[in-house]
Amino acid sequence: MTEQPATNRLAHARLYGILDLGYVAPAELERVAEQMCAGGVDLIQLRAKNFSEHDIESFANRVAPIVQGAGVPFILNDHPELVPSVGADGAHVGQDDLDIADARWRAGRALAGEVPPPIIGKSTHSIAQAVAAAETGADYIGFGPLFPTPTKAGRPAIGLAEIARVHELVNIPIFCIGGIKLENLDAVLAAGARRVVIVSGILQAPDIAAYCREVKARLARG
Ligand code: 3NM
Repeated sequence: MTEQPATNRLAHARLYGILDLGYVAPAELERVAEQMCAGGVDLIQLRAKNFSEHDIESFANRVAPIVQGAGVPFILNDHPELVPSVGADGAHVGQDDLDIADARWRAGRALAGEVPPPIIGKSTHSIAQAVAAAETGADYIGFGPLFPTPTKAGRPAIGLAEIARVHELVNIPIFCIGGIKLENLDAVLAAGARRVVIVSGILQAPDIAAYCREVKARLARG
């Protein structure tokens, strides 16, 4: 297999979905993952705050075959050290978590050379953080929260004003995040976003696959 730089694997990724155990019961993980894949989500993260590492590993082992079987890269929130054992495609770290080099080392060490290099993403909440993440080797960033969101309560919203500027300054994939729903997606796209992460909007939709398809269609037009 030819090795593909991680950023190439993200070149066409527009919709990033998160399997967040704050919204999805453990027993529902497979069903929701299948729905997200059927709806055309381009990248899927497992986010299980307040669960043990053992639980996260077992959730990931259940979900990985579904997500990767659909050809979708599978990312773990935090826990880059679990990437080799569950065979995930990468890990996502926050501002208060490991730095990118450390996450990359943990995610890649066991299988170095045998699989494509891990995708490492970073949450950013300002232009300065976004530029720093790109300079220190992130493969993609989250940029937000654009709007207040119960999924990450207490984090101040940064609004839409800096979206255009961050796209001028940062040339790795930028996924806008935080309070994005179908209802405000057009405004987010008009402000310059090309890629989005949607968590509760997708997970609370009555028909997850249909919701994702509609988001993808709007992203394709945007
Ligand atoms: N990270 P929803 S905002 C997980 O700004 C997360 O870094 C954010 O969920 C950040 O689509 C966020 O339900 C929550 O608002 C996004």
